[in-house]
Amino acid sequence: MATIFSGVQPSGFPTLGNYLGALKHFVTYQEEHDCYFCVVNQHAITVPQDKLELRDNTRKLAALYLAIGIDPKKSTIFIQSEVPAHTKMGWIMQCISYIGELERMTQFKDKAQNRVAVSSGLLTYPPLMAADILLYGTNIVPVGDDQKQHLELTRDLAERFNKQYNDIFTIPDVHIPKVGARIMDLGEPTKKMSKSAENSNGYISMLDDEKTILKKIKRATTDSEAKVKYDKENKPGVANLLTIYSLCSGKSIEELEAEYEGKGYGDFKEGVADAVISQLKPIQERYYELLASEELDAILDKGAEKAGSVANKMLAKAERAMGLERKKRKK
Ligand code: ATP
Ligand code: LTN
Repeated sequence: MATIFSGVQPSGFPTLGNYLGALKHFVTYQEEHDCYFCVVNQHAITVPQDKLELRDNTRKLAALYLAIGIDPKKSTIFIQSEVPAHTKMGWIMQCISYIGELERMTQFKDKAQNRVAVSSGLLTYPPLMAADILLYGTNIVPVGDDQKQHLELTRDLAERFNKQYNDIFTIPDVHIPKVGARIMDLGEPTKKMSKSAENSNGYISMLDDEKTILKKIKRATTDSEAKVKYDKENKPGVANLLTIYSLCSGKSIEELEAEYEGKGYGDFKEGVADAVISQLKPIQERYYELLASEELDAILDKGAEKAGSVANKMLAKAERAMGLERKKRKK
């Protein structure tokens, strides 16, 4: 049995990209592994957030975890800020990180761009992420393609600590899906689909209704060739829609290319929208029921307690290894 950890930021409501690249895979691990799924709200505040929206999005994301099929009897679901060991371990990780390596992170460079004021939290985001993962002795971290670099840094930090202080951390492996690891923006298919994008036409929120989904897909950028063919270089818009279609319908890209041979983009886009709707609709129905129930708070209270007791043990080991204690411990 392996330990699995992953997190999503409540920086908006998850998109189809978050679902196909990460969330959808979370459920597959819980039958055989010890899983922790966290709402990483302390990561979200590295850029300004509206207080009420953040609170709302935090709860909504937790309800979504349940709606996609994460079972609280099998997995631990919790909110990052409710387990203080994360920021304490985050500080330790910051102290063994080098500014140079943090400045090289592409997510930092992307998010720092076009901002008048860049918070220091944006720079020290990856050490906090490393803390999230290392606190649980995590073996596998399922994420989308954009997190690969952060995972490499996490492994480096774990190895650095183990060498310098004591061999306490498990070196985690990253699991990135072969298909769907980077779903692209519908309007600008060379940019990744992101829930905090300014233009909402570029992403499909997991809560978008049927009409909105159809409208957004109909408006998606394609090309003038009118040929449904997977060619990421020359036809990024169509390739992105084919990836989405394939993942939502279970049909292979080749099957879809054959099905739409000789047909225009209009028919194709309707097919994509139908597949997306049938994937999201049952999740949406469960989501609205859960959000209104009292069950959610009890699950999160229990999740924080369970996560806290595991995390505190690793935190104590790390503190001891660094000399962050008053007296030598009795054997
Ligand atoms: P933000 O835009 O606020 O930075 P985000 O949409 O990138 O957020 P995160 O909370 O940072 O979402 O990511 C949650 C998970 O979804 C991560 O595992 C991430 O790799 C994955 N993910 C994010 N965007 C995509 C995408 N476009 N395609 C596939 N996976 C994605
Ligand atoms: N950095 C991730 C979110 C995140 C995460 C984690 C993912 C924070 N802590 C630990 C996996 C494991 C993101 O921006 N998608």
